[in-house]
Amino acid sequence: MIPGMTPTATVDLSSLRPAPRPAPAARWPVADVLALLGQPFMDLLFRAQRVHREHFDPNRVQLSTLLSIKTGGCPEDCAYCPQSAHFETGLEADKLMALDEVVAAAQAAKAQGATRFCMGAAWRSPKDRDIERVGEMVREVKALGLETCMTLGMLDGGQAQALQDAGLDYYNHNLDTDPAFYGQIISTRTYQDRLDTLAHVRQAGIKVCCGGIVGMGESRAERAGLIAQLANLEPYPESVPINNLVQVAGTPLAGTAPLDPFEFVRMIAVARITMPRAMVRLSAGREQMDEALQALCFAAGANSIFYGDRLLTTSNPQAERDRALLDRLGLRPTEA
Ligand code: SAM
Ligand code: DTB
Ligand code: SF4
Repeated sequence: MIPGMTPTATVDLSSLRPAPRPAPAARWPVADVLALLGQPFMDLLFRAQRVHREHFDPNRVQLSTLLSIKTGGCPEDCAYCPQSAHFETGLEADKLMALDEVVAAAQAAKAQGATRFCMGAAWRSPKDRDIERVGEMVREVKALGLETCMTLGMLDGGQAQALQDAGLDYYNHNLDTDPAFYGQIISTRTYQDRLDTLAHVRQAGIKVCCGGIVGMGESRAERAGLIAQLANLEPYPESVPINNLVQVAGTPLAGTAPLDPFEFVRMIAVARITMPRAMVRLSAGREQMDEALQALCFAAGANSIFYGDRLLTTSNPQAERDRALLDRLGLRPTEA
């Protein structure tokens, strides 16, 4: 025994405890993303191409087909969205599609060459009984040999787990924009609500598909803020859709000044650089882009598209035209 110490004496260890560690610095500070976005265009494209080639075959593109399984009548007020019940867009609301119709659409998508089938519902969040029904859709679509993705609004932990149990591969839930701009676009749910859903999806072991929309009147700094949010998710999403606003008459964002197309290409390039292993999807808005601009997006590191004549409620280039474009560029679709 140490002299002077009684057997019952306790030692104060508090001074030996390590001091609380400061939170790790954001891997991509907004200022660094903004600096990337502002690089000379050719330098930015060159860097993005280099990163792309380190991780992917630059001549391959993954094809995902969308289906709206529950259209319109949504209680949320997302200012870009034709499916919100808050706006008069002339869209008819529909109830959840029948299982056999969904399976038929998935079969058609597979026959056209898609490898992933993404099912979207205009819900704020699904009810538990909806989860049972969409779980069936996941099982049957997967049985066709397709990857499955769903976007159903906010999920709690139990719902995410139920979708994982059904075999869902990806859940799409977008952060949409910079936290500072978000309040101008949506009032019915918070940024934190979105982060919480993403955490539940991650926790359940489902792969995350998360991106945003540009062309909503945001600044370049706000576009940098969106990319920083995505790139600093731990880990960053496996799939990152970059949507260009599709302006729909009746929505508050109809009439917004369109984004400079090169700024859209810059977003793709910066998504590729900051999230090197993610599938970066050239998403909504392709119908309004010419083929040269789409080719620039591929050169900037986009390696996935929505493929099929419709997005959810708006149109997308005809599948045949897309096949011809990929062919002209020597881009081959990824195989299942
Ligand atoms: N209701 C669910 C939700 O919001 O999470 C799922 C469907 S919602 C239509 C999926 C995503 O589509 C939105 O997060 C948004 O990024 C994108 N989107 C919706 N309307 C769009 C538009 N007009 N232009 C571009 N992207 C749009
Ligand atoms: C995503 O980021 N874009 C897709 C998908 N995820 C669900 C949806 C685009 C919707 C465009 C407007 C519409 O067709 O309704
Ligand atoms: Fe509803 Fe989703 Fe459209 Fe928002 S984006 S209004 S949540 S369908």
